[in-house]
Amino acid sequence: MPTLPSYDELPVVPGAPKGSSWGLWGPDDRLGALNLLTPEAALAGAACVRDGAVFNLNLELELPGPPLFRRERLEHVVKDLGTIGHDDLLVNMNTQSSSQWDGFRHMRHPVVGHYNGIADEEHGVHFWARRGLVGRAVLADVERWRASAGRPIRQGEADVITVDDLQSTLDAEGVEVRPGDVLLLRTGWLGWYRSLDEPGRQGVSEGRFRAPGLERGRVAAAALWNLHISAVAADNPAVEGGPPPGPYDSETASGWRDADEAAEAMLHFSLLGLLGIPIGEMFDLDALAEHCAADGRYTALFTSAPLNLQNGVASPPNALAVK
Ligand code: UVW
Repeated sequence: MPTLPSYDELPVVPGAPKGSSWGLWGPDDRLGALNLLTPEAALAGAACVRDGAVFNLNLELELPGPPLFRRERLEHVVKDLGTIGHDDLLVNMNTQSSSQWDGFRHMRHPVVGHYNGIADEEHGVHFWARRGLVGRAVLADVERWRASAGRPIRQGEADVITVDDLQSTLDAEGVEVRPGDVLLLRTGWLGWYRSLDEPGRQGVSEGRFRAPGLERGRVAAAALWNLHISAVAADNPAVEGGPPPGPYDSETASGWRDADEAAEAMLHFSLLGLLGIPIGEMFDLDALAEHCAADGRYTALFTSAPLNLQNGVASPPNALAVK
């Protein structure tokens, strides 16, 4: 595993503000922190397998329904092939309507652009698909820890999960995040969403985005970088909480005057645009969390096979955890 600089030691690269990993893995790099998913990381993941319990981390493709952020609703057409059988046709599939990896094309840093200074059309999830994501996952069940600490997470609100909450959760679980780990952060949002009736789900997708999530800004970006994780994925819609402040518009992602302001506004800008840390959203972590709580082990083998979609912006994760 390469020795990585701390957030404060990251060199300032021409064209990028302080707090970027541009150039760290070479000028043509499209993998960012996924470079940490080395053969050793895969072996570290495999070493976590004890009883062979397998957990699907992917939400039903049809959920949330209706999708959030004005995204398209998947239409599943089953084509009749007559006497032979059937084909599937997925119409209107937005790679971010359900569980997803946000790729480096998804969001640019509003001031300096896409990760590593590479044009967006030259990024793509096919680079990640070719690599294949295999390593050790660490589950931070913040929902469980916050409840045990007498501060249950308030669903349907922008309840902030602080970096301290995250660290206290890991401490309570007795687990240490190691370089290359995939950090899985459970907020309880998905379980809450599943409990909603039809009008409740409609309200979530039509109203202003309001969800508990990780705090925004440099403190959180630095904390995640300093863990030297290969990726972070949560069971909520954006890892960070919502609504985003200021002039956020999911279609233009514009409006911030300078890099400092942008870095504080959305974790997406720092993680995707500057640090190259992939963001996973709406991962289904509930069954895994139950198992971890029962056996007291919060690590697992993690695998994910993003779509081999040329220059794809994002992808369903096709992720599994094995314990
Ligand atoms: C937000 O940025 C709020 O989420 P997404 O990554 O799904 O666009």
